[in-house]
Amino acid sequence: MPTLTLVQGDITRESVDAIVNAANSSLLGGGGVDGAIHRRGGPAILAACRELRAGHLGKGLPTGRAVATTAGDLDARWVIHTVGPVHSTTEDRSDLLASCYRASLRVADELGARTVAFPAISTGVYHWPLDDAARIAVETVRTTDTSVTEARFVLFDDRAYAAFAQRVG
Ligand code: AR6
Repeated sequence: MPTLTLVQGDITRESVDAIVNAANSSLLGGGGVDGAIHRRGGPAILAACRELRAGHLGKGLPTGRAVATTAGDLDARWVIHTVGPVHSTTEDRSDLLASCYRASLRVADELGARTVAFPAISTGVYHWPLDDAARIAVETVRTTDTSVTEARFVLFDDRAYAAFAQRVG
């Protein structure tokens, strides 16, 4: 089980083996943490994403899955892109959100990444309530069999930090 650590701040400033991106299925960029990662990481990340789209991910990356690229100019070896579910009040999509964390850890294991930074996936544009997202994130990372030694949650603001701090205990 990885050690869980919490940091408040900008995930693009972290030094880790892999930084997880809350992307969308197109893998071609967006706002929020995705925009920040592409801006600071530079064009190599987008070029790698375009190659994936030209290859086996021609239809894009499905929700709940994860794939790695170079981290470009970031202080990391890889960016692991995952696609969180849009929150729904009529359908329980918790499994898909949990799957983002599990799939990212699996990709990290395949790469040999030992330290991985996660944003609060789906809690921005995709509107997942913070407390529930924190519960799912922490429970899933705690119960996933992985060689990752540190899972670092990097929370952008006070509210997100408080929600995760409550779950990590
Ligand atoms: N570092 C850490 N966390 C951040 C940063 C940052 N630099 N910037 C924002 N956050 P979001 P989603 C937090 O919207 O909900 C994109 O357009 C933010 O406060 O980035 O999964 C993609 O292309 C929030 O808590 O991701 C998709 O279209 C969390 O990161 C869509 O948004 C996630 O917010 C994905 O939506």
